[in-house]
Amino acid sequence: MSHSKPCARLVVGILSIVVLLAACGARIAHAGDDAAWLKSGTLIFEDSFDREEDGNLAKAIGNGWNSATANRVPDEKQADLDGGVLKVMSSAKAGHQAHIHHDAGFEDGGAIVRFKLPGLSKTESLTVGFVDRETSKAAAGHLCYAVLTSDPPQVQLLDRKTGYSDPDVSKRRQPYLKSGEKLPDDLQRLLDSKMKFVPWKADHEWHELVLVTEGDEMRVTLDGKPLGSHRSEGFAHPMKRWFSLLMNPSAWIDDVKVYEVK
Ligand SMILES: [Ca+2]
Repeated sequence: MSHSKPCARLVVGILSIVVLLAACGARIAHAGDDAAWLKSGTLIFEDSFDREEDGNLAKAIGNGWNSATANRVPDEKQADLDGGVLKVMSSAKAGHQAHIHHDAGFEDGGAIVRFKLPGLSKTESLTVGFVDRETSKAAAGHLCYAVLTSDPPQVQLLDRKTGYSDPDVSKRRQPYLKSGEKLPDDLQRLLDSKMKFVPWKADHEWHELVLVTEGDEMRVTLDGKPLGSHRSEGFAHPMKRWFSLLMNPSAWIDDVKVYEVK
């Protein structure tokens, strides 16, 4: 009987170590694996686009999607659901690249997107990111984006909220834009600090993009490999209200999953 207490303590000690190691293991498993980090949170919505669209207008894609640009050119089909793939070709007549969005709503979290630049246009880009139309701190609610471009083959990680879309920054920039004059060094440095460019292969294959924000950091993963990250205060905006996709002019989307971690 006199051995039972130390034995019990030993068992509790071993169990504690096992629990601690398991917790560390879980953390290590997620380090550098943003898809796993997202999946540890809550799935807000997903879409695999296995249906036909219903016309050309803003809600034609269905399943909660909306378009900020479809109704500008009601006679043109910009978004086509074909064989389980959302195929988008922006209309020049719309005066803006196609902007398709879906309610999201998280502080930390992000999206897993299977996409392809189909090579239908000389240069193509797909912009993936987050918008909050209810904030007055950013013009049109532009918060942050990853902009994948075929030529040059790069991904831009962009904080718009405290950069281009900040009303004060925009006001200061306007006269220089109008006159074509060079921006003052401090303003240029500020804008430069809000973005980062990383290279990618830019082919016409299917790829899996993982885009997350965690605190003031935004990170991009491509096909399971971390591609780049950037820190900027706008990434920490507490409400990523919309998940947005913009195609310039053409990009295809096979599957989208959006998660809230916090
Ligand atoms: Ca699909």
